[in-house]
Amino acid sequence: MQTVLLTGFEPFDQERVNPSWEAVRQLEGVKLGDDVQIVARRLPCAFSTAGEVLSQLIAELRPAMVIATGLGPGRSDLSIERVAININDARIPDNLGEQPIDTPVVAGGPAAYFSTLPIKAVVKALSEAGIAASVSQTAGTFVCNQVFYRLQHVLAGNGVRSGFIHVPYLPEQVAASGQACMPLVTLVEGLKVAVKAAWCTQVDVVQTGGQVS
Ligand code: PCA
Repeated sequence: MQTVLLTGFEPFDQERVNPSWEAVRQLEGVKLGDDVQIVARRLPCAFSTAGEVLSQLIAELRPAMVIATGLGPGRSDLSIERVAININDARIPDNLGEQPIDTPVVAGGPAAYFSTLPIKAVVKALSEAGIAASVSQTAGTFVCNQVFYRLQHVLAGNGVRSGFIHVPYLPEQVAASGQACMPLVTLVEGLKVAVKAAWCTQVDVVQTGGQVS
């Protein structure tokens, strides 16, 4: 049996839940075919531990594909991240109180890594399923970008595809602020569609996912 590792994050910044983990946990054990199934795991929201936990999971589970997910506060759709950059610049402290500013994720590492998922095919599959999605050109500079960079760094050149998806708030998190959100049932379905499309697509489709600025 092959494994697709799907991760979500613990809550951060005084939130009581993190929609990424609430959705990912519901996909534990879901089969994508006869011989491949999803394994769901939660990552800590801390610069000093998240990447280590992820590396250990990869060493232990030997996954055939890895997709990490996190909350993108204010995002209005499933944001399929294109690129991870080699910088930490935290606007808020993480869950261990650390707030690195302008430090590299990996000293001496490349400036950036691209997602090795077929990001356009994932957006296309989600759009066809009626679920809002787009290519995102930045995963930010907080713990999600750090984990995304570490993920791509660990798997670079070994043929295991990997990438990152940011998800919106849940409706109950934004009842007072009116920010963008997506119901949990849609998040779960959307991540399932995204993982399936990523797993089944060998050559990405050609369609624009760009932005003018
Ligand atoms: N979102 C944060 C970190 C954890 C999460 O779910 C981010 O976008 O960096």
